[in-house]
Amino acid sequence: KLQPLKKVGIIGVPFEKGQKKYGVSVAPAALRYAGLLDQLREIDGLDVKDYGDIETPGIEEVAMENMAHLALVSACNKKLSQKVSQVLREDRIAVTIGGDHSIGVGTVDGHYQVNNDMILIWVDAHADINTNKTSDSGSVHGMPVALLVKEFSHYWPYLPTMDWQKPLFSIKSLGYIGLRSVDHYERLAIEKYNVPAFAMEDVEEYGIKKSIEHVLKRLDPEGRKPIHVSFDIDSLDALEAPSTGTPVRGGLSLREAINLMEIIHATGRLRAIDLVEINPALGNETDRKVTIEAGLCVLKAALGSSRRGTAPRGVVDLPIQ
Ligand code: HAR
Ligand code: MN
Ligand code: MN
Repeated sequence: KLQPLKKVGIIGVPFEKGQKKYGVSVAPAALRYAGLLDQLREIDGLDVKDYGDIETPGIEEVAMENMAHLALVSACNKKLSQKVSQVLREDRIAVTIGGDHSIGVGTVDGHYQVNNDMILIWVDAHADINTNKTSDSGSVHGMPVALLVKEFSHYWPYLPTMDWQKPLFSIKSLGYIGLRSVDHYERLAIEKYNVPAFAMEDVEEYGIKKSIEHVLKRLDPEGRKPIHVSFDIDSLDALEAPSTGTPVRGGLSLREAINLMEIIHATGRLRAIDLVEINPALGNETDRKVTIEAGLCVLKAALGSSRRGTAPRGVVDLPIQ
């Protein structure tokens, strides 16, 4: 049985070539500037180590049909995968700060190398399970799940520069929470492979607690497997997290997202979490502030911060006069 880890490793990924807008790459710096490390260190007993940022060298692009910047996406994710594996092997929870959601390829690949029984909870307004044949945008941040799952290998052409990444993760270990902008072929994929997908109307029906409990039970009935959460900030309602590239109205409240993360934390099995798609360059000063704050709240809840508060350690009474 897995025990909760009280050690985390932070990885920044200032990468934005998986989509078209300027600014997602600024998020790791913005979150650090807003006090990410200090706030996590305030969580009772948490040991926080910063592994710095993954830099992607400027390299020559390869042409791939309806798939922009494949070589850059690949180079970034290759380095990221190795870093996530390293953090996990050092017995820390891997906390990856994106960047756009194309970096989910590297985080999940790196996690799978260490824990091949991991399950993946994709918290997102979007399903990110397009191939280059089904995508309307040609942006890789809409494709990471399709690149990762082994059941999709035959839907892809040969992808130059991607030889390092073997899709081994099974779609049977994937679940979704928060969906409300799903393309037609993405929906077909979810139904064909019977992926537990709690879209917003399901969250409406069951509530966030039963929704995540259903997903966890389906993916891991015995409750023993390591959990990877890939959290796209656009899973939150656009009013709660406006500074993001593809906002969708009618999403999770921050309260629901915090509760979701508290429930996952309580399993003691969280081993990796990604926070992606915060774009500090979009919107006004207030938009930026509330979006970054929301991201920090989500991470803190995932890593054990309690809204009830925590009494001081090793102390049984108030100070005497
Ligand atoms: N489904 C659309 C596409 O493939 C939009 C998805 C991208 N937006 C995201 N990903 N933020 O979650 O292009
Ligand atoms: Mn996404
Ligand atoms: Mn999204």
